[in-house]
Amino acid sequence: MQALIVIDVQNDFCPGGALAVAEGDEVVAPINAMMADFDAVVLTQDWHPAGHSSFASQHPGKAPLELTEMPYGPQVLWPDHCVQGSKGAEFHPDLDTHRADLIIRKGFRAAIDSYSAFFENDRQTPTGLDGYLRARGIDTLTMVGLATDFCVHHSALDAVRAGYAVTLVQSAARGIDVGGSLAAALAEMRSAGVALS
Ligand code: VGL
Ligand code: ZN
Repeated sequence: MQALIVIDVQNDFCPGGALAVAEGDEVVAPINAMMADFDAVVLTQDWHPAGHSSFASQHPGKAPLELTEMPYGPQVLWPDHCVQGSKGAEFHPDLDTHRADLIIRKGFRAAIDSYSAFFENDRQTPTGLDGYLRARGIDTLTMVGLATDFCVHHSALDAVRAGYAVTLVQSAARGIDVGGSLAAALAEMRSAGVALS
């Protein structure tokens, strides 16, 4: 049983958004075209309360893309993005959301960021996605969406660790690439056993 996991195809990660990924909107058409080929389609939605601790605006003297130390480890600081209920948090208007069996929201706890669709950045708080997929008998995942080097990367690594067979379709994903993060993420995924297609 195969699921398509569509990571964070939201307005704020597309051109014109608060944390725009270059060509982020170019993933929409290929993702829509892939949906029919899967037993299940899951969308994730980055979903932060206003004033989330991952926002640089909450850290005096810090700018977006700088690092800070959180109780759970180092954290990149971001522009305010994907605030619950905002236009930027909505899915890209052309994404075929009616095909989704499940929409999983993450990053909704003010004190913890959540890149992965499986665990928040403390590496301990589960989102519930693993239980859902197991209960549906799904063992094989195809990962697409935004951003390749953050939420897609962490989701793919957690999926491999949880025992799923995982493929990243690069033509349906785009990266942010801060300080070489894209190449590093691809190398790490490859060595962890994620198939890169
Ligand atoms: C993401 C940074 C902050 C992502 C989400 O979807 O990759 N990146 N929040
Ligand atoms: Zn976020």
